[in-house]
Amino acid sequence: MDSRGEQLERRDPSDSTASGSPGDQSFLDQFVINDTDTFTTTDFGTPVDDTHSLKAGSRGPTLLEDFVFRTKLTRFDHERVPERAVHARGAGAHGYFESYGDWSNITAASFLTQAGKQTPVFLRFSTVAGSRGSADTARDVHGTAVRFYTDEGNFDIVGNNIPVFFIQDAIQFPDLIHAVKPSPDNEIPQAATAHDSAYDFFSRNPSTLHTLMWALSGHGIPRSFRHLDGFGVHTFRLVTDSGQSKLVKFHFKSLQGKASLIWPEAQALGGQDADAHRRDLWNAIEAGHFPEWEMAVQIMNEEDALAFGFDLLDPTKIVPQDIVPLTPIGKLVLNRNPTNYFAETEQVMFSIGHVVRGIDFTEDPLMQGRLFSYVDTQLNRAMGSPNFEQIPINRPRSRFGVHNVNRDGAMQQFIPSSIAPYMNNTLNSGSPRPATQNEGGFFTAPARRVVDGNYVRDVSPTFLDYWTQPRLFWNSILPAEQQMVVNALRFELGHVQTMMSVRQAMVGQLNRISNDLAVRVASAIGVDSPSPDPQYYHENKTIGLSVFNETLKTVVGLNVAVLSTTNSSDSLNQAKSIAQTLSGKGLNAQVVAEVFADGVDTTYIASDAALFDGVVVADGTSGLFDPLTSSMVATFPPRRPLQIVMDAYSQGKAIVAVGNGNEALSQVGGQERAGVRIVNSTDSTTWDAFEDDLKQFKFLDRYPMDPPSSQ
Ligand code: HDE
Repeated sequence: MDSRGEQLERRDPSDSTASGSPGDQSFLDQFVINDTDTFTTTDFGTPVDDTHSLKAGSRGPTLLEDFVFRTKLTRFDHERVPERAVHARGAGAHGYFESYGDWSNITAASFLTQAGKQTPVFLRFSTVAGSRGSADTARDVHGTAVRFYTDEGNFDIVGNNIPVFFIQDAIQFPDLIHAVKPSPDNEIPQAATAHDSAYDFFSRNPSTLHTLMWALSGHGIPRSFRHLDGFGVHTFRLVTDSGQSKLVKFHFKSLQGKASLIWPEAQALGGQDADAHRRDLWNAIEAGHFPEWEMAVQIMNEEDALAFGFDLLDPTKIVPQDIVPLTPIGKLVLNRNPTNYFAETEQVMFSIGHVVRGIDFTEDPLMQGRLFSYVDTQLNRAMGSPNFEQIPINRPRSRFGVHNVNRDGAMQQFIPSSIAPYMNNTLNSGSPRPATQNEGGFFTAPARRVVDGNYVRDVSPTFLDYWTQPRLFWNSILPAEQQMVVNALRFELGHVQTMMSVRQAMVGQLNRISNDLAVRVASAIGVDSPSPDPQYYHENKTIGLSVFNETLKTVVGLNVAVLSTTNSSDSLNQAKSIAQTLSGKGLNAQVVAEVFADGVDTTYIASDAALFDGVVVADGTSGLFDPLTSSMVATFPPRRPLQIVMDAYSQGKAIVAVGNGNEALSQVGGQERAGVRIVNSTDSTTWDAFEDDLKQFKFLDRYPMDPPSSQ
């Protein structure tokens, strides 16, 4: 039997012997519906014809009696649930986490107590501000929400790809989101902070500056979900069985390496393929190129909460890795795409409150507030039903099952058999009973204590330094990355209309980070350049903050265009063989030509440099780049092939020009230089070198810099 009826028979979540037992990667399979070779039925199981409505005569009106029509339309009318208030746009995938070792010296968490132990995970990536249909390439903080279906319950790390956050107190979250979301009058702009209210908020609330610096650099426009790191952001606690606790920061380091787009490329890609990131993730997994992240922790002592010159409870601060290095604890692999976007990616409901034994919270006021907000928002998204944890993607796979006195509510999926849903009872032998720590129960770290104090509605004095770490970030990135931040601010503030109270005020804040930054931005947005404010300045740097100074660890899954022409069979044959060689390296190599023909993967009209990480120009293509001879019909607009080479060049991509493919380069004013190879013939060394160039990913010597006088 393959139907919803069968699923009802497997309803007890505590039944770990049923197929889909805890830890089983295929747990969700028991809920999958296969429609192959079936009749259409109503939701209540009656076979029907739902392709024609019931009418009074074939030219007559539809009848109210038609329950088939009414229920089909009713179901359609109710298909949508509210999108997430933030992080609405996203994509997810299944996988597993494997612990590198027995970490019981730092945590009692069961998924970390054995080398090689695997735990199923679901990871959802997202942008924050845009609505569900917005483009993947919007400049934004990116969500990295990871669920571990551990054998002692679900543990979620609902984190971001930027290790700090805009605000320090959850009570400000509605203000932040109202400021960055589209304007209330005309709902403009979509998925962008380039507007007055965002910078009004940022300039009035300098706690935002650190996260803003990250978001305006490459971290805000990653190459793909596979090429970003994840962070837990808050300081968490790990606690051992014997009650010893440590403060930790969680990190997920991309084992593909980090890579980011540059802004014109992100803008073009948003138009060419609004789904670029979800497509990349989906395709990589379908191709068997399973993306991986190394999970690591920075471990700090309880008594060192204030030892680093800032407060570990302040979520606007990083712990520099040269002060507390990363300890790798395991590997996370994504190896399975969802079967159904809505049922899995849309209905997964993460919560910072999903914790397991061995993990504990801290007093970070942002974290404390999130503990309320996530459950509350899920109630809204589940249309008021408190039973959202029973949805397959949310259902825990704990060895303890789910047993408590929570009852009823809309859409209850289970049939509780106890007639004593209260504690203490004798009618159900005292069950379910409170779990003690010795029996595997969750416990709060014994070292946690309340710091004596009066009730206050204020901010801790230890949270008040907003400029030291943004400057640390500025000092630690490459000059080209600084230029990207400058350009981003010129773009964003250029869209801000309010001169004094927003543009000038923002420059005032930037000046506390760096006078160089402030002056370069001010000069482009028509406001006064401030004088240096040296009391804020320091020359410290740290590691791990730059995107572009790292090379990729693998080129697998990157996209390469091999530009060719159907006018020359030699050129096309060469392009095909190059694409084959590159595919052997795990690259997604596409032969581009004017029209589809044998071996042509895509056409010029459907192509753009932004869709590719590297470009090869095949021999025999010279006529293609001549606007007079190239066919308007096949390459609209007629200069598109040349435009692809020009954009690839200016976007710092790896390029190989073979034979007279070189003509394209000279027409765009390009030349042989780092990442641009001109060759007469190719062999394996050509493609090994191209692979190295792709690992370099961006050649920033091609990124236009401000003239030295203004730096
Ligand atoms: Fe969230 N956040 N958040 N957030 N957040 C939501 O929960 C909230 C914050 C993050 O892929 C919402 O299910 C408050 C920090 C991610 O499904 C909501 C505050 C960090 C996701 C919510 C924060 C995050 C969310 C909207 C300030 C990084 C997407 C829908 C205290 C550490 C999860 C939902 C997914 C989603 C509230 C701040 C990450 C409204 C009140 C800091 C990755 O509950």
